[in-house]
Parts: sequence; structure tokens; C-alpha cells
Amino acid sequence: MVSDKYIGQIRELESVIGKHGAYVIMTHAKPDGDAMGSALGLSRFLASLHKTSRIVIPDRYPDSIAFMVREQEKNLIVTEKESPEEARETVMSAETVFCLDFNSFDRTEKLAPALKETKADKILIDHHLHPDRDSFSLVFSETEISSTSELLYYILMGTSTVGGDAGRLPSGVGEALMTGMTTDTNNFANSVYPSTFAMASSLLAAGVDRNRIISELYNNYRENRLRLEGLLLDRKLTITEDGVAYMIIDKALSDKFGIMEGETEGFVNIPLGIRKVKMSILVKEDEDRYRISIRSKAGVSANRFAASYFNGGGHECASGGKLLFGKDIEHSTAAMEKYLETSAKAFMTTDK
Ligand SMILES: [Mn+2]
Repeated sequence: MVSDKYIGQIRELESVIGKHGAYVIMTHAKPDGDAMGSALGLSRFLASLHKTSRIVIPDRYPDSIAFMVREQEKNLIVTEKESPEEARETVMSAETVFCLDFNSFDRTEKLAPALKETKADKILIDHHLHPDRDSFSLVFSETEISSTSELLYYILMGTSTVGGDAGRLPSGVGEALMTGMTTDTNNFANSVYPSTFAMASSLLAAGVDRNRIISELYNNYRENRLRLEGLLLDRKLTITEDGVAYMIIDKALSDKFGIMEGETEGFVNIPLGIRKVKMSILVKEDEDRYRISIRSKAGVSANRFAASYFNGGGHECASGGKLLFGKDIEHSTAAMEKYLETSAKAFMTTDK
């Protein structure tokens, strides 16, 4: 079991948790289901041990996963965007900061300086490639796993309070971790390992209501999301001769459909359903940058493509990056298209 591999670190973690009464949990900007699932799962676990925690994130979680957050948990969450002073102060005065679902400080964007400066012990729990190990005092890094939620599940299972019995996970922990794992695997479609099914099986047996999670995640979209999806696939999908598919959602398009943060989750996977497509790219225009999501089939490295051309990285077949306007690229859809064409061509013909 994954727990066995980390048993030494789990014992260290237990002694850290024994020491203090209050903890800070941080996760990456634009938090997704895995980020929030692992953060809430850990917060609920700590609460069961009568430890308090604050969840400090750069910006708010999207409405599409708001169902994960309990009413009484809303005031545990501090965002840099809404309360910059409070967020910074919480990080600076912390004794221990748990860093979940990111591999280096810069993924916390404007909170990165505070995270760097704080004297707190920093504990990393993450599944991304190439973690910045030296920045953390205790590292749980596993890349052969579906998600941070799954890694946290096995860490908690290895604690003496849970003792390997998922039925003994405190209330709400299993739900949060199952949700995080489900979103990061795109409902068991990618990055699934034997350990992932074992986790799902144990959590189901322990009474986690997967039907509710699935219905909240996948049967609960706004109509506009599907209307935009249809338009994109019909009009905005380009496939290069090397089998790279890309779509650009510019500001005008997302405004027209009233698209909210997190609402295009999953779009990037759709073109991979086409036989000749080897890699799929979704570009979204943001305030000061293009945000890029990349998914690839086995044999093509989305991670290397993201690192080489988009200031990013992540996992072998699921990565992301960004291009800042005026610095990395001209702020125009035409320039972005041109960049995608040339970078995809160069990548697919040389170092894919
Ligand atoms: Mn993740």
C-alpha cells in the first residue's frame, strides 16, 4: 500500500500535528477539485483531532465546486484576492503550513513571497513532477498516483488514528478526497492506478455517497457551458497536420456566454477523442495573460511541451502554462494562433 512507502514521514507528520493547535493549509491559484478536496479533507481531519486550520488560497474556488464547502467552513477560507492583508498575515504568523497540490511556491502567485518568508515549517503533499524539495521541511511527493487527494488518503490511512480502516476517516474526509480524485482523473479516465481503484473501493465501502458527487460534478452544468462547448467544437477547433488540436476562448466569447471561472473544466480533453489527435490545447484569455491547458496521449509529453513553450509543467499527459501579454506574447488571438502553430510544429517534429 502507498501508506507503507511513506510510513516514516507519516510518523513525523503525526508528531508535527501533535505539537500545535492551529494550522495553515495552502493550495494553488485557480483551485480545482483536487486542490479543494485535499485542503478540505485535511482540514476536516485536523478538526477531528480538535486542531483548527485556515485554508489560504490566492483566489476563490469556482462556483462549480462550491458544493464541496460546508457552510461552517466558509469562514476558514481566506483568499489573497479578497483579503490580501489577512491572507499574508495568516501565512506569516503560521507555525506549520501544509502545501497541497503544488510543487513550487510560485504556484501560489501573490502569496509566494509570504510563503517564502514565513518561518513556519512547510509540509508538501503533492503529485506534480519535479517538486522543489529544498523549500519544504517534510515532503510527500508521489507522481505515480492520480491526485493529491489520493496521496493524502493514503497518508491519513497510515496514521494511527485511522489505522488503515477507511471507515475510521472522520466525517466528510472521504467525500472530499473522493471528489478531488474524481475531478483530477476526469472521472477515472486518466492517471488511474491500482491504488486509485483501491481507494475508491474502500471509500465506497465506508459509505461515501459517490452518486451525489457525480451528480454535483457532471449533471449540474449551466446550459451556457454546453452551448459554448458546441460552438467551440464546431467553429473554433483547429487540428494541425501533426495531430495537435487547439481551441482559443477569447474574452469576447466567454463574455457572450457568461462563462465563469472553472466552467470550461474538461473542454481540453474532448479533442483527444479524435483518433488522429495526439495532443490537445485549450487557451483562455485572462486579464494579463493567456492561460494554457494541455492534454496528450501516451508517447507525447504535455509536460515537456508546457515547460518548453508555455512557462509551465505539471504531469506527463496533463499540464498547463501561461503567456503574459507584452512579455511573452502580443495580446492578440492572431498572435496566439501563430504561436500555437509554430510551437506545435517545432515540438512534434523534434522533441515530442
Ligand atoms: Mn492535482
